[in-house]
Amino acid sequence: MELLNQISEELQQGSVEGVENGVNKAIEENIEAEKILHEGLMAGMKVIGEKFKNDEIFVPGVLVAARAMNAGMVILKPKLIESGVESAGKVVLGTVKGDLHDVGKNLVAMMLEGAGFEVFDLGTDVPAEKFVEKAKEVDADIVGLSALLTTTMNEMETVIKALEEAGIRDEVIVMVGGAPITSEFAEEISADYYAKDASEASTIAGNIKSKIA
Ligand code: B1M
Repeated sequence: MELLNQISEELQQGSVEGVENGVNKAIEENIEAEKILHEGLMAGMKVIGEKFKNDEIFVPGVLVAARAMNAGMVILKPKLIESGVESAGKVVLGTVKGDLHDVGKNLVAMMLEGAGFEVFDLGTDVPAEKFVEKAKEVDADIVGLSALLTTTMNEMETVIKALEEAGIRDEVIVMVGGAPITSEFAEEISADYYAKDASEASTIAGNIKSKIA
């Protein structure tokens, strides 16, 4: 669809205004929020990822594209989140220490909120002790860890060990995700769940609602 391609192009150009205008227009045209997200924003980010990998663009270009993506997501958020849903549980979420990638984590936050969870988003570059501290403070049901780098994925195990040391490992469900993460890796570090994307994260969280009720 022309408008969704345009959103993807604006994102690739790093135009916050272009993405915002495109997303607003798509909403006015009653295009489904999920379609705008997947065929507009995520399609654009996919191209950026490929170009980055092939050295066709560099960090500043990726950064402005990510900013444009986040700006579009802010507008889509209310559409993606169902209103008036009762809290299904508390999730402490963050990108692990050393890792600054937040686009996927933000998407996971939105989808979990959409599934009725109360999300405490700690942001990026979050040290293990912060996850523990917040999980204790809010009496979290789920701790969600995101990592996009092969150099930071092992930090997830550090968080799990910190939860164990703090004596709260059995009280929380640990869900992990991010581009380099696999179900095998999740099993290896003793995480409870691996989700390949934000919608799977929300489905899994929905399915485990009964366990934490
Ligand atoms: Co970076 N980066 N980056 N980057 N970056 C990747 C990850 C990379 C794969 C690019 C590449 O080489 N092809 C590569 C990692 C290679 C590796 O480790 N094997 C890489 C690199 C190398 C780097 C730097 C080291 C580059 C440098 O400085 N030389 C540097 C590291 C900085 C740091 O973190 N310390 C760096 C920096 C950056 C920017 C700051 C410029 C920017 C981030 C901006 C931001 O996030 N605000 C950036 C970006 C944007 C990317 C790519 C292009 C796109 C990531 C993204 O936003 N994807 C990425 C390439 C790629 O992934 N194709 C790349 C869109 C997003 C929707 O998907 O985040 O995968 P994703 O999230 C998905 C799933 O993974 C999952 O759900 C989401 C979708 O539904 N998911 C979860 C994520 N978290 C989850 C948690 C869950 C469940 C599911 O449960 C809790």
